[in-house]
Amino acid sequence: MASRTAFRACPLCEARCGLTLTLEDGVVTHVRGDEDDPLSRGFLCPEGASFGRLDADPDRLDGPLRRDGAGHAATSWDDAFAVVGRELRGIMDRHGADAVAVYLGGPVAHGVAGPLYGYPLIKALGTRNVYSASTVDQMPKHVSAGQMFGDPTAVPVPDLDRTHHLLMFGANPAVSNGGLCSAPDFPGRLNAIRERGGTVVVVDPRRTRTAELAGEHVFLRPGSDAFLLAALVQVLFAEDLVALTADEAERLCGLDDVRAFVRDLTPERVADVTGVPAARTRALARDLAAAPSAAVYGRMGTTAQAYGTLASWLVDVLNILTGNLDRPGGVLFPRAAHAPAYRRRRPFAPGRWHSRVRNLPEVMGELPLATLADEIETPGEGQVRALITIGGNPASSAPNAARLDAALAGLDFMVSVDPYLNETTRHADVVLPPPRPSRTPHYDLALPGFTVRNHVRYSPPATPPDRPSEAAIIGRLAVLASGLPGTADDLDEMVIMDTLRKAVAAPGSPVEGRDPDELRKLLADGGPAPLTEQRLDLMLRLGPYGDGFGTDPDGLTLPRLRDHHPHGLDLGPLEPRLDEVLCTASGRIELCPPAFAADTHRLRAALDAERPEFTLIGRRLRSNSSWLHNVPELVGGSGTRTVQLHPGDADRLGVAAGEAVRVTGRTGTVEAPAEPTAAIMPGVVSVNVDHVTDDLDLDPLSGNAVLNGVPVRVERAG
Ligand SMILES: Nc1nc2c(c(=O)[nH]1)N[C@H]1C(S)=C(S)[C@@H](COP(=O)(O)OP(=O)(O)OC[C@H]3O[C@@H](n4cnc5c(=O)[nH]c(N)nc54)[C@H](O)[C@@H]3O)O[C@H]1N2
Ligand SMILES: Nc1nc2c(c(=O)[nH]1)N[C@H]1C(S)=C(S)[C@@H](COP(=O)(O)OP(=O)(O)OC[C@H]3O[C@@H](n4cnc5c(=O)[nH]c(N)nc54)[C@H](O)[C@@H]3O)O[C@H]1N2
Ligand code: SF4
Ligand SMILES: [Mo]
Repeated sequence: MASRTAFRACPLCEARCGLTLTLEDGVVTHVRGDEDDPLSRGFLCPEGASFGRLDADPDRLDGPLRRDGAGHAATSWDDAFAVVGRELRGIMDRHGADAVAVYLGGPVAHGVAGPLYGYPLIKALGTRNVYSASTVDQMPKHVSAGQMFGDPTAVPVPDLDRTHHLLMFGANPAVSNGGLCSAPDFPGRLNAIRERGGTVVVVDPRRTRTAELAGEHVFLRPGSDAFLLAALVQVLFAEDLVALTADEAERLCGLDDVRAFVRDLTPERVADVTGVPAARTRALARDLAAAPSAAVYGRMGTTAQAYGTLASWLVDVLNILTGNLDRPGGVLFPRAAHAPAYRRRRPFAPGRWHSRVRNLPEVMGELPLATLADEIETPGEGQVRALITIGGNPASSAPNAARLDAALAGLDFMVSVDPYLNETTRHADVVLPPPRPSRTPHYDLALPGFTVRNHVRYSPPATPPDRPSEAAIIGRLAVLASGLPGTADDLDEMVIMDTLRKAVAAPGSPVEGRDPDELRKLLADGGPAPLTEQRLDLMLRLGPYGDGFGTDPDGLTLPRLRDHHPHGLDLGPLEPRLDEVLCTASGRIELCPPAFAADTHRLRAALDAERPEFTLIGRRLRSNSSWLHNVPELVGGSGTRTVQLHPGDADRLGVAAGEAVRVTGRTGTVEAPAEPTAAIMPGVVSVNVDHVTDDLDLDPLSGNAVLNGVPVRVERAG
């Protein structure tokens, strides 16, 4: 049997390690780490090694399904699309554009099809009911970046490979492999910091595997990061540790406002609410200031909580005040090969519209997932009657998922682009399954902006797709939603010409003043490529490393990348580029955005508020999210459900290890065996599968759900 080799990025987590696949008759028979991959250099974790099994998962749908009574039956692609077109247009005509909602899940953001075709779909629908996994994850960081730097996608990323000091809040990359800081072998890179004499400190209510790796761990009460961070800022001011050069000070505004805000938030004042002794807080601030270079990093524990935006903001205030923003060894803005430097962005402005039922502000074109059930259940003009889900499982991932699950059953029509039948897609009238990963092209569109090293990679499908590509599926949905005749290719053509016309008109673009039609012909030069590739080619050629359509003959094009660099290209360590990124209205870094200053009052009010007896924090399974249940490597080990609690709390409640405890929140109850452990703070419980998150509890600035620090009652069961 002829065997072939192909390269592609592992789709399982944000690290996106390079894989070398061996294929026989279109089946992946072997997986190795790709030693020539610019990011992962051969690293592969056990999950990644199971790619073949994930690819061949027998539960993957073979073709489209159509609801048939209570169940689903196979149908043809033509029939499936015909039903979708008819139903969607019917609902839009009868009830208006907002009657159709869209939900985009995690995996879409990391692929090619979601970023390239999701936006045209939303535009074609014209709906304001757009939801995504962002509002159960990292939206606060986008709001923070948007207000401070003008661009919500300009998230500063720790320079993991050069920093001397990493201070991590609410991140467990030893298990998660990292998020908004993509780095294959994150644990290895943490070890390397220590090996070169640096320090890693983890602030977390639980002593995680990452905390053990780090060596230094600080217990902190769930949801109190903003207080601790404010106290660290306070110490920097009070002890004259702010290290801004004259140039740096010139580039920002709001310094005095921040100083005023933290003035009384001394380590002593916040110690009770954070649980961190004042002396420890002072030492943290001094160590941060003294380090030759340092990076402060916050992840899920800081974003999916009640003060998500304030905490995300203060993380970067610390980076800025210690002189570590935009500087090697500190935090920097990665440069993506497909993001044109000449494009002028308008400053971030959230709240352009509000949700109908709860009046929650739009952020980055999205409404909070926590209010989707309200919009479906509440009658009236603008009620959501149809839903398109793409690569998401909100019936399981949304806060108060049980309520959304029930709401989905009441929709007039639902279509899901998803390879599986699961909690969410079982409600769909039509399921459109994309091809398996080995039959899908890969280009890193969203994640290079959050990766610790600049790079570019493209892999065409290792085996030709056996059905419409995911790009073609979503493109087709967009065309159907528009109600216009045409194909997904016509849509691509429109996007390409539109981009070219803007590029030739943009001052400073590499194609300024040229003829868009002439440029269009150059794109086709790579051969009869699918238009998705031509769109990527277009983006690369206009990008910072691109050939500028001949301006730089040695520059990048997609054919060059595809044919000469199958492993991808290393574009070097992160470089200072604040000038390219900054696009606030003031032209400066907004150190104390007015919206944030206003929200500090809510924070202050919580300073002396009564604390719940117990709060709940999440704990990730080894398995990534909900769709890997058929891969044994991904579900064993830490997959058993337990309630972790402090031994003192266990004693007080009279529960021994293994005895059932009941954890009750406003929206539900979990019962599981107790796992007393000194690795968790008193007053905190952690459950690895939870159904008690609350859809009414939000970070108001971002609309992000509160998944950490949920007030709960804990008792002995039975
Ligand atoms: N194995 C596995 N890996 C995954 C995933 C998975 O499901 N399984 N999911 C992927 C996804 S979608 C994401 S977004 C990333 C997330 O990546 P991470 O954010 O690194 O992962 P989490 O496990 O959510 O880590 C959050 C940490 O915050 C702590 N924490 C909880 N509340 C607080 C708090 O109030 N303050 C502080 N300081 N800490 C707190 C928790 O104890 C936990 O250790 O992981 C990705 N990787
Ligand atoms: N209680 C609680 N809730 C949480 C979290 C938590 O820690 N605790 N974590 C939150 C976080 S960080 C996130 S990111 C969200 C995740 O929220 P979601 O993205 O909604 O949930 P996932 O379980 O990741 O669902 C992924 C879906 O994508 C499908 N899929 C897999 N591959 C492909 C593909 O190639 N194409 C398409 N179209 N679909 C594909 C899967 O079948 C599955 O239906 O959940 C959030 N919700
Ligand atoms: S770390 Fe993530 S991307 Fe790398 S092999 Fe493991 S699962 Fe795949
Ligand atoms: Mo996530």
